[in-house]
Amino acid sequence: MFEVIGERINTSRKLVQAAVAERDADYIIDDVKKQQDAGANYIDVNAGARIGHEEEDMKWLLNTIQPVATVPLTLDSPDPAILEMAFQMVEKIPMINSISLEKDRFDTMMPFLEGKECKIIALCMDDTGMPNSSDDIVGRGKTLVEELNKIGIPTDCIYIDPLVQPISTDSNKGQMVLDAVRDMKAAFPRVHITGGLSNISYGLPQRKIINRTFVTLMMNAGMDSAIIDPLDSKIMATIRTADMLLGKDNFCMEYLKGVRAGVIES
Ligand code: THG
Repeated sequence: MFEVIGERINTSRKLVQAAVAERDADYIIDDVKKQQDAGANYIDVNAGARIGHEEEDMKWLLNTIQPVATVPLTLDSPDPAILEMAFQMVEKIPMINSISLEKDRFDTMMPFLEGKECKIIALCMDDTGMPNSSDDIVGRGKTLVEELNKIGIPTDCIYIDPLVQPISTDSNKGQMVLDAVRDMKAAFPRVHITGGLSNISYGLPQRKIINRTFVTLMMNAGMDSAIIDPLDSKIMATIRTADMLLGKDNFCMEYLKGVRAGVIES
């Protein structure tokens, strides 16, 4: 079934940033518990927003979250040194967020990942920037899978992030990423597809309806994970319903469970 990576522990969010600055452990613990109760399969932890404080903030967050975490963590940083430090600290096998084809990042992350047991998010980004076509996304995705396979990371531990881009700047950006996901899953049936969704609606009003509709289309194309806010009950209900309609929910058990719990309603 679809895997939800809870995005809320991110210092780019004002209240989280304040809680981290004040070392307010209760706020963070409460938020993590809420995400887990809402069905998060991973908790993303991103301490990047307080410039110059990422290392100490990440350490504090991990020490604060781990005693209450019932699910594994997604360690989210562009800095390989932060990821390496965080990897040493976690008890459960984590998801690393992320590697990309940007040369500096790729060259430092590959030796670090070699022989490690973990899940890895791989961004379809290289030194020329964001992908410009679905073939671009698929080409980069294939390179990432092949290179990670070579250092012993199995395909089913790889989560390709195709990098969703705003539809407001180019009306083709939705179809571009949908085609890429379909082609990527055809080439590598065992690979996972994940990513942030909300970029699709950037610059448009009423963003949540766009994000919800888009996740349904992306799931049909083969997306099986996303970095979202699990406390957004409407997108969670949409995901569970789409999982059922795509044949991922035997006997509609999870759907019915959600209805009985009051988290899925018309
Ligand atoms: N791919 C991968 N990792 C990622 C992203 C991605 N990590 C970070 C980000 N994108 C996903 N995480 C978040 C976390 C919080 C918010 C959005 C994405 C968020 N944004 C509010 C907004 O935009 O309105 C913020 C405001 C606030 O509360 O201050 O909450 O794409 N691999």
